[in-house]
Amino acid sequence: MANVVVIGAQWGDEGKGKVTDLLSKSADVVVRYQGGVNAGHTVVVKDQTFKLHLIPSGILYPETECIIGSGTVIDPKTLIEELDRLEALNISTQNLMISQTAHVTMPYHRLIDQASEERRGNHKIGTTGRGIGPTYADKSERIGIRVLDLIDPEGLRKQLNWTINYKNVILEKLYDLPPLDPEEVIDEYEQYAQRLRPHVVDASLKIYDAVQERRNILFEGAQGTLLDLDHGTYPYVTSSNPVAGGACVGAGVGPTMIDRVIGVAKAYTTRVGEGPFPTEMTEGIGDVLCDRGAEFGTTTGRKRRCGWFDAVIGRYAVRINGIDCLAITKLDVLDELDEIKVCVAYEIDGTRCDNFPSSSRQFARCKPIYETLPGWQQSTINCRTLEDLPKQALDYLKYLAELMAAPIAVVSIGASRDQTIIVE
Ligand code: 2SA
Ligand code: MG
Repeated sequence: MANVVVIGAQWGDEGKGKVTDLLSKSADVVVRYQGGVNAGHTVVVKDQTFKLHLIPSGILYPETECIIGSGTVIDPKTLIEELDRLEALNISTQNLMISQTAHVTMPYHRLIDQASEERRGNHKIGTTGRGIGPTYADKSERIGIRVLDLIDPEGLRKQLNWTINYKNVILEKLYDLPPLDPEEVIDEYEQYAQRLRPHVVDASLKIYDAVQERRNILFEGAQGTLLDLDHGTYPYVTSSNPVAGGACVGAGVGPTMIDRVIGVAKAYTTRVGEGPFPTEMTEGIGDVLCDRGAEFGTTTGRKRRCGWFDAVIGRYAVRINGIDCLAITKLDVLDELDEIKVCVAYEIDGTRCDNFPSSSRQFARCKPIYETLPGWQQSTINCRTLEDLPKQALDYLKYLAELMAAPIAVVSIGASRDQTIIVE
């Protein structure tokens, strides 16, 4: 399997959780390299559904080592809840490692995230309200608290006293919110530190050692290409780099250590949060996709916006991530439709545009140019090879691969592990 990065080729929720779970079987180490508890991965094993936010999906395999890398942001409270839930199900969390240089989400980050969204009114981003943006902002401002600070009681006290006093000015003066009591927060976080301390490691060194030992490493992206801070639909993005290149920075490995990039895309498109979405269908088939696909946020429960597959976005994702092959998920959601549209290009003010525009304002003016394909109107959930698929479904997949100029390696037709077609 070698060292593989799995990324989302759309706006997140492409089904990366299922694909990484399948690949984790042959991985020795699974690494999360960005994002925080904004992420939500659902993995179904037999009749049990696991919803994971920070812990890599690899935790479900007892031998696999799981690393939460330096580029992530860690909300210790939620992480501990996640650990507790797994342990209650008799899943060992002993193999979980946390980078000492990851940044820690503090109570003021959540408060500021939610208050600033409210303040933005019509210009809100539609964040998950989990404090992600403010945690990364502090990292850039160089006033963040890192895991190594969290587990150093002396240091934590000093640093938090200063930071909370500083943040209290912002909470009170800018947002009219009550100040936080530094002692209360310090006490709370000291408890978290005690619980997490045994898991803290020098993550990039662990990963480097694994590379030297030729162990298989899986880098698990959270969110998706269009939510990337640099390459997504800014400002309607998250504050990290979900693209494949983010794996190098966020895990602390050089690009020469990565062998393959797998892009995961849903057979249609969804987006949660604000921002332009050319192929969105706010009613009719959009609702059908939402119902059949159970399109609700894993973290916030928000209804996801749904639309047709957008191959302009797909091509862009192939370019930005250097995708070697694709996993197409939720094909079965399209099973009942009599015809299926695919956006092949955009039209902006009468001009055809084949490439993804960098400006969000221009993107908001894009009208999709569609090709219509016949549906298959039969169930695909029991198909296990490409030959099992109805001809129209196979043609649809071939068309997507051709439009994106990337081969399809995996097709998913349901949530469980066996509802998968591996293309030989
Ligand atoms: P944030 O909270 O600062 O990262 O929000 C910024 C934008 O990033 C979007 N975002 C996501 N989009 C899809 N899925 C995500 N994870 C959860 C899920 C989301 C949920 O698996 O469903 O439960 O609502 C995720 N995380 C962040 C977010 O919607 C903003 O557009
Ligand atoms: Mg998700």
